Amino acid sequence: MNRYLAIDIGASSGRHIVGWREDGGLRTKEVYRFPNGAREEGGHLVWDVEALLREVKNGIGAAKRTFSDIRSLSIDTWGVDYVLFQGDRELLPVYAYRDSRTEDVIAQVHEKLPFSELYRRTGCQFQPFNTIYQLYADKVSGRLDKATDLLMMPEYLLYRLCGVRAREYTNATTTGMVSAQTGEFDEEILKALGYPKSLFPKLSRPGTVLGEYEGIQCVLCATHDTASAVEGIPMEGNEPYISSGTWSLLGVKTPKPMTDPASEKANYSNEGGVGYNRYQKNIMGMWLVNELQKELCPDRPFGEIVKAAEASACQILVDANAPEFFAPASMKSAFDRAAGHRLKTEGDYFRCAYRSLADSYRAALEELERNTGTTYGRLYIVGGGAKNTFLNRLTEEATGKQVIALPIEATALGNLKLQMENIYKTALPAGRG
Ligand code: LRH
Repeated sequence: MNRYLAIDIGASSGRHIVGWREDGGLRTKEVYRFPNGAREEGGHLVWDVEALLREVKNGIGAAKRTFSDIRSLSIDTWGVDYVLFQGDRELLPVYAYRDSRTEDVIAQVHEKLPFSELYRRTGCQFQPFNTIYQLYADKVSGRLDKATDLLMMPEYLLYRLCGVRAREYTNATTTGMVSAQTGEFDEEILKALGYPKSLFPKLSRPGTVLGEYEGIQCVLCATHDTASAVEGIPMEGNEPYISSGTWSLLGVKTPKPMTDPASEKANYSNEGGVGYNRYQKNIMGMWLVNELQKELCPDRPFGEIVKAAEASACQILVDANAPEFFAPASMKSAFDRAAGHRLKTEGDYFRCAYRSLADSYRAALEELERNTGTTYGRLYIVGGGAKNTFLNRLTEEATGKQVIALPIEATALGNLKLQMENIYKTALPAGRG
């Protein structure tokens, strides 16, 4: 039997899921799970990539102990973050996207390339953490001068397994530097910002075979976790989706990027998919709820939190996407301020967070329908957040759409799909990496 291993790492947890075909369907088994999170070091938020690599290897070990016939593996992670090499193997500290180091440089980037010009060229949303801004902070601090190579997070982990350095298209589109026309890094952007061209070679497409780790083939999936999630949704027709995890990514597949002024105004992103464009928007997601829980009731199980939210009568809505919620020192205080200090019970905080999320889904869907000129009947929800029946109900009420919440690991399914469909088709040209 051929089995395949999907390694899916989000900003708060990672999992190893083995998949195989049986009786005409796809069967899966989770074999390993581990927590993830950025930590503070020298006044910055950083990722411990060596610890991540250890967990990746631990999980592969667990998969091999459970199944002896794993044919290939692939890794997807959250977007935008990257490693810089100094010399052959050594890494400079790896910053996490919620670190505040880009705050001072965004205006400098936009002086060289106004945002509307960037949007017209790439179709990538504005987020303060986009790779394009993080790199400018590296340039200003002198880190970029020291850098001999750059890999996005999943590319680095795959490289450490099989020794091949590849750059994958879907994740590259989260950098804010990939041309919406050519699907390759935009050389005019690199030139205008003074980023060395050598760090941004030609991109590889999902499905490319890279090399081997302990007898298992290493394959490039759609390495941006959201791209894998969208690929993993068993959808009838083409309907909007929410990939609901640390972030809620709400969007729809379109044939091509849409870089018109209305899309720019709504801050819709155009990110790479497997043969289509993902026209989608970042919404603050379960980050709000998880951070509130850490502060208010770390030991309370989620089921109880949801019950408390349901029981509260609080009707206060806040703007779930307000920048104040992105990386606050205290999420509770951020809610207090946004709600004018009117939240009283724990249930009030969580109800306010869930209702505000549902309301931002409504607003984003309205923009999506207006900008695509299409009215949709359904909304697919996948990812951890899809299991929350209370939030699903609120979403159905707020949007007026039929919510199809699938309690599946869509990201892992999309990761597996690329391995299963493309493994025999493509190989990286010799000499790359
Ligand atoms: C979701 C995600 C999202 C990005 C963010 C950094 O995990 O990849 O698509 O915007 O993380």
